[in-house]
Formats: sequence, structure tokens, C-alpha cells
Amino acid sequence: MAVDLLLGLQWGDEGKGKIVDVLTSKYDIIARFQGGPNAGHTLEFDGQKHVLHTIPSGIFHDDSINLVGNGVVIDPVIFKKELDNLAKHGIDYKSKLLISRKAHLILPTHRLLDAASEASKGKAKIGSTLKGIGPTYMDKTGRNGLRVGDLEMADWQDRYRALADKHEKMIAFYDVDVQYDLKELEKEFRTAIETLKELTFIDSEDYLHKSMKNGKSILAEGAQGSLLDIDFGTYPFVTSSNTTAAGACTGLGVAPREIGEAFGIFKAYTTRVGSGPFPTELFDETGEKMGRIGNEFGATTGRKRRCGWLDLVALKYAVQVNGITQLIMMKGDVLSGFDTLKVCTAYKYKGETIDHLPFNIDPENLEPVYTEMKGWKEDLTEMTDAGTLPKEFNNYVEYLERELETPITIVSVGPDRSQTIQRS
Ligand code: 2SA
Ligand code: MG
Repeated sequence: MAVDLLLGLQWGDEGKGKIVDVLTSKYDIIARFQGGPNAGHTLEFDGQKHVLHTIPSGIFHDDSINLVGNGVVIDPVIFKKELDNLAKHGIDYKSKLLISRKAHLILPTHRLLDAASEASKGKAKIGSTLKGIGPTYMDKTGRNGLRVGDLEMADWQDRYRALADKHEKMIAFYDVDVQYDLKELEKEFRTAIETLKELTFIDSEDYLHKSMKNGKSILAEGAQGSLLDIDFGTYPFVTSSNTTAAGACTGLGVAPREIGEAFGIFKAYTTRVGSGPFPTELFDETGEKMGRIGNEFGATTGRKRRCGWLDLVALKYAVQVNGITQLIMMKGDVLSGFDTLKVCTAYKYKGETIDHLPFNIDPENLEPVYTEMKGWKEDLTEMTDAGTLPKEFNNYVEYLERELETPITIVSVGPDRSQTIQRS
């Protein structure tokens, strides 16, 4: 059995949570492979909205096993809140949640370091979610990190203290105003660690291999999006993990040849939260309207998302880097009522027209070239059948399929599970 991937192709918030939830019934195991509580995966069903940060989006289904892979970074405090919330909704998570021993832990001081680093950057700040993601991955690659499996070792408290003490010196070195009461934060941390320890820790790569051998199907659930990838995103305005297909191999321990379908998910327009270049960003009423209708606010931080037209240049790049085999288009319903739709097909860059993302995506140097298309008026949110979709909507979708040379097999027309249309 292969491992299928579900990846965000833009700057995150494409709607991965919803689609994993829709696809879950086809898979035995749902696995997160990178990122951490910076993610906000929103699911809506039975009139209720749920936001998950670290826990895979299959947790609401009775039959699926949910794995937090080695590539993920876990903040026990946020994790506990997620668990408490699941318990409140009557979800028996213990029987269906597994944690890799190799996943790294976000310490309270990682969060403080994130804040100090951002404060020290001033206007050049990344606009991070302040969840400690960057500092935790720095400690991982710097070979200083604490992992989930360490919690089973006798000396983890000593190692914790040594690392936290070092972090405090680093925070002081930044010389910025970050107020904190570490004693309080540590109290909360230790309580959360005890909750975490009630869960099942496993050697997850071995588990996945045995599961594959036994015919189990696996879906790897990405977080953030391709343009936030540490290598291929709009560096330095990126997150600190590989959000692209290759990240699923390193973040779960599966070989490239074991990857099957790569589902790529994108919004019918583009959003970005945090700082960094965004060539098709709109600063006018059209952008405001997209944000308003699309309810574009961060699921983790509540920040207002920047909005703009679909950037086909960036999307093509993401399709290539990930080897996408099927596309899923989200939020087509938000574009209902726009007379004209624009799609960016190239950039004017230093006086030339180019069809790829240049190294330096400086808005000063780069201007989008647009193709215009006629919009549709119909409200799509009640539609359930591909046959009822308006002609102009189909034109938009078919145009993208041709340009991206990849089929768009699912279109989503609203946040609810039921508002999902299979095209083929
Ligand atoms: P970080 O915290 O170090 O990963 O931030 C680095 C950049 O990555 C962006 N980033 C995100 N962008 C979109 N969605 C994300 N998740 C949340 C959501 C975000 C929220 O689902 O809405 O609630 O604000 C996410 N996580 C990280 C971040 O904005 C920085 O640009
Ligand atoms: Mg999100």
C-alpha cells in the first residue's frame, strides 16, 4: 500500500483540515509529518466548528488511527488544550492517537525565544505565529532538542533544565522587552507533560512500515503550504519545516517510492497571513470583499489574512515541486458575484516577462500579468452535484486544469463536509 499526501499549495489555510476530514473514511491512518501548533485546521460538521492544531484531522472519525509523526513539533501545553477540547466533545482520543518518540518538544522558552527574535527584527519580522516553531526546529537541527521519547528517560528533567537555562541567556542576549514568569509557564508545562505521557508513544516509522505491509492505507496530512516551505518558499518569510512532498518522507520515515497520490489543495484565490511577498495581493475593495466573504482570519492567531487573485505562476511551481497528481479547489463559492475574475499568468520582472518565481520576489521589481475571465453570479453553497455548477465556474476550473496539466477532481463550495463536489 502506498502513502497518499495531502498538501497545501499556497501560503497555508487552503482548507486541508476540511479535506482530510472528507477523505478520512478512505484511509486507516492519518499522519501529520511537519509543523506544529502554528497550524490551524478547521473542520465543520453537524453545525459545529472545530479547530485542530497538532492533532491530525482524522480524530473525529471512529475508525481511523491518527499519528503525530517524527517531523512534527509538539507543545504539550497546546496539545493538552486540544485533548481537553476533544474530551469535551466526547471523543475517545486515547485509543486512536499515536505519537512518534522522535517528535520534538516545544518548551516554554522556545515560545519566548520566538517572541524575542520577532521583537528584535522590528519591521522585518516574519510575522510568525509565536508558537516557538522556529526556535524548536533550530534546536532540532542544532542537535540540542528534547524529544517525546526523552520523557521516558530518567534524565529528561536535567536536560530540560540545561536547555531552558541556555534559552534564558539567549532571550537576555536579544535585549528586547519580553516579559515572562518562567515558574508559572513551567507549572503549566509539567502538568501538560503528565497528560502527554498518558498517550501512546511509538517508534512510528516502524509502525508505518508494518502497517503498509499489512495493507493499511495512509494519508499524510500537510500543514501550512508550499510557499512557506523552508527550502522552496518565500524565504525568509517561511516556516521552519519542509511543507512539500519530500517533508512527508523525512517527517514520517517513508521512502519516496512509497508515495502514491499527491493531492494538492488550493483556494480559488490567494491568501497569506504574516509578512512577506505576495505578488497578487489586493489593497482595494475587491481584496476586502474576498476576505469578508471568505471569512479570512487565522485559525490559530485570529490575524486578518491578506487576500488577492489566484497566482498561477506560484501554483504551477507548487504543483511541480510536489509532483501533484490531483488538485482540489477550495472556496469557489467566495468568488460568486465578481463580474470579472483575474488570474496571474506571468510576472513583469526587471522589464522582462517571466513565467516562473524568481529568486528575489521583491514587490518593487515584480508586477503580476493577469488574464481576465467572466465570473459567475450563482450561489454555489447549496450545490452538491457537478452537473449543476455554472458554465463560467466550469470555464474557470477547466482553464486551471489545462494550465496546471493536472485534473481538479474535487471542488469545495463551503466549509461543511457536505459542501464538497466530486468532479470525476
Ligand atoms: P511560524 O509560526 O514560525 O511557522 O511562522 C512563520 C510563517 O509561516 C506562516 N504560518 C502560517 N500561515 C498560514 N496559516 C498558518 N496557520 C494558522 C492558520 C495561522 C494563524 O491556520 O490560520 O492562525 O495565524 C500558518 N502557520 C505559520 C506565518 O504566518 C509566518 O509567515
Ligand atoms: Mg490554517
